[in-house]
Amino acid sequence: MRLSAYFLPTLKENPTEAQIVSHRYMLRAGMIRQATSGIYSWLPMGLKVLRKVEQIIREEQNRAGAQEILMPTIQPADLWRKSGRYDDYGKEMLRIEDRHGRDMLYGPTNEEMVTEIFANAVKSYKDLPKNLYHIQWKFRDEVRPRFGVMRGREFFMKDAYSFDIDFEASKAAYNRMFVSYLRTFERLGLRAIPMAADTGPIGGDLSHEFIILADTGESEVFCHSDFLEKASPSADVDYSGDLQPIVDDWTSIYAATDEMYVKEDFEGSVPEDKRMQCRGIEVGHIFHFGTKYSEPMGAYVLNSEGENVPVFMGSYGIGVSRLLGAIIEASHDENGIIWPEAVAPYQVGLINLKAKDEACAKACDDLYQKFNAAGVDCLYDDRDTSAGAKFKDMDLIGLPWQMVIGPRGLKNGVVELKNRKTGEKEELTLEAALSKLGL
Ligand code: 5CA
Repeated sequence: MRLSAYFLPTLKENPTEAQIVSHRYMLRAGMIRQATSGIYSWLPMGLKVLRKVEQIIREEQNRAGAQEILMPTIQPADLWRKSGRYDDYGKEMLRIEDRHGRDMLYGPTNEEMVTEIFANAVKSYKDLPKNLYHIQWKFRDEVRPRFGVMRGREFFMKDAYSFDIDFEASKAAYNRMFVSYLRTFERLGLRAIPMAADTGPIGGDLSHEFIILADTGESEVFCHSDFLEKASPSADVDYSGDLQPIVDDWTSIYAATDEMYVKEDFEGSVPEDKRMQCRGIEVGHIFHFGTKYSEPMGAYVLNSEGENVPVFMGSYGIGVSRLLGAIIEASHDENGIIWPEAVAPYQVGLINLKAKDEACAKACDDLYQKFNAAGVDCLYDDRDTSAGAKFKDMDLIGLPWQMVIGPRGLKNGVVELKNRKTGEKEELTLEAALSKLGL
């Protein structure tokens, strides 16, 4: 993409309404714009990262055996009357009346709808297990929307729902999601810690929140520092095998949010020099709730003895849009964002220091074509502006690599390659620089 043609409205000044760094940088780097409180438009670069995050989540859900569907954002209230949550959900639910006077709502989550779909289609234990997920916008009329996409009113969520014949099978489904979450967050360049959690309005008896440690997080958390070094399950993890040992390994050391924190357990099980009391961002939340929805919604199947039994269920959420904020909170410096390679909007920023110089423009245009031909996503700053402004914008945007081409370097047959994360700059021949970028 040529920057001269790109819709990238960067801001020089910090927007006053943004209290935390991720919100400031998302606005300044031209990723999002607020439509109204807690509701955002996604501009090209923001959307590009959102799609990359979404795709990694999708790949890991598929790998773990979940199947993608897409349910609507608008749901009939009657569905929620069946489960009893229409009244329970309170003011967080955005309620709408259609032209026929029927009560509708903008879905804050989809347990009811997916259970209804399942109940109408599956009648036998032979069709189990099933795990259906979608990645869809949700609406919760939060009392205090804040921190940009971190606590929005409209936000993008991945929600998966598992259906099993009994508790044991359902626990195995829970474990598959648990392991896939460890892999997902690892791929996103994050260390997420599974913590025993409260189940809130979703309900159930077993629940973990996946939390990224960050000073700006909304939750207070207590955990063992060994979590920071633990190796995540590898890509070849066998989802058809017994995952309990992995789950046990990740839940045997102490980690709890403040709602579940017990001082004696924390201090009794974690040596003093390994105790971490800090703040965290909840990026995922998984729940096992047995028959809480299947019974009222009529999701029954015949078991192997010919008895009609309610299915055991779990639900598994990831805050897709929140993750962009969380990644930036975890990876930035005073100049801007530092994108992990896996989600970077572009792999390399090509900076032409002198757009009016013919030799420079020619060298950069050639390089840009080379990148495009090789499938390397490149953002090409071909604008006729000052070098200083170009460097500032490129640092703010936070692409992993910057390749700088100027008239002096060209004469000497070298380009400058900067690693955004380490700040390291090297003067290299073009060939050496390209080979460093894997070309
Ligand atoms: N039905 C269940 C699991 S599918 C559910 O809704 N869980 S949840 O309420 O915990 O939400 C799942 C994830 O969505 C959270 O872990 C969080 O990362 C994200 N999330 C929740 N509320 C918001 C919000 N207001 N803004 C941005 N992300 C949010």
